[in-house]
Amino acid sequence: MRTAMTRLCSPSRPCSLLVLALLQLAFVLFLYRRSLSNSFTSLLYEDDHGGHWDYTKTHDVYTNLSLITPGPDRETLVQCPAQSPLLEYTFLLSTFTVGPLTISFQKIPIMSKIERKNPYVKSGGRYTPPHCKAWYKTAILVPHRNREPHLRQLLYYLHPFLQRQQLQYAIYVIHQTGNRTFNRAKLLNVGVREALKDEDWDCLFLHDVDLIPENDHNLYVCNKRYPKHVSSAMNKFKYRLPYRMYFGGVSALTPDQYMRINGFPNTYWGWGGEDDDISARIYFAGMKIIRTPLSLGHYKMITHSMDVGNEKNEKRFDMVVKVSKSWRSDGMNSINYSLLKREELPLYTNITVDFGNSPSV
Ligand code: UD2
Ligand code: MN
Repeated sequence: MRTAMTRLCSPSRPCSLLVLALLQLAFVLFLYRRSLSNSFTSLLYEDDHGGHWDYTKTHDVYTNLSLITPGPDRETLVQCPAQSPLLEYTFLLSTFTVGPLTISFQKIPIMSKIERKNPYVKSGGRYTPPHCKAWYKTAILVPHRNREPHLRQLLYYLHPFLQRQQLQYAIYVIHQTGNRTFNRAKLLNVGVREALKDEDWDCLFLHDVDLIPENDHNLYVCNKRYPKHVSSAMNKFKYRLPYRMYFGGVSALTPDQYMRINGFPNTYWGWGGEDDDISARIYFAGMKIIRTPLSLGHYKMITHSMDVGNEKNEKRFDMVVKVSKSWRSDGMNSINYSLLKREELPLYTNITVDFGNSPSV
């Protein structure tokens, strides 16, 4: 009896036809499964256009960094590609997207190691792609006091992350000295004012020191129309948004958007409330908040306890309900501070300010 195989494979009908048919069938099945899983995820996340990411498969944040080499004369540079080729890697002649990153806080890297691993970062924590003209110029502003280990983690992860996005960027750390209660929002106002003296930045990233982005397709660029809340999915909140108007963690505004809301409030001393004030002033200034899709806006926060000198601001609820009255007079147009130091360190520009030594008001 002739088997199905021998019926299909004969001298006149070579077996390769059968193999071809089987391959075609496998391909159709593959496409069918993909479309099923895509429609399933779109049911789960109706507004989420961040793509589908598998966070169980992560890659080193330094992937492809060795591909960066010294550049030619800057005059001759052409525009960078629309999508950075450094966000992909090649394995067995196929190209894959990097996406989710391996983040671990077990070891705290020393500064000299971070410098060694980022040889193209220039004094002041500045970087410009050596081989092409960047599409965007982004300033990262980090409010800081007494969090050196967190700062080292941030620098270790953020420098390669930004270089692989082919951005022109600089990292500014705005350091509050003196023993007055911490004031995150006012420090960020200082950072914006000082950073804009250096460069006509396209985008300002207001960035907590303890938040590390987990997906390198979370591009550090602004939305042209609206302020963007970037850390939309943090491990601290089980990768969900804690509430609808939330604006804490990492956000991105163009200088124009920042000035339209009169910057951030200067009057929130201690923990909390300033993020809700900012969120409200965006709406009072006639804009709305847009967000990085949850599937892309993954962040890991380094676990920490409450800092001494940043106790809960007991007045925050009373202050937040008055934003419609306060936002025009409290912000960039009312800020005063004494600038103590401006240093171009190898991995960042340090700006030290003194808000005084008096107790919190
Ligand atoms: C949340 C928000 C944060 C802010 C804060 C309330 C998240 C992830 N972040 O942070 O954006 O709205 O609540 O004020 O939900 N810092 C220092 N030294 C200090 C104190 C604070 O450097 O002594 C800086 C540092 O950059 C830190 C940031 O201020 O990341 C926010 O302070 P936090 O981390 O103590 O507060 P957290 O995590 O509740
Ligand atoms: Mn924190």
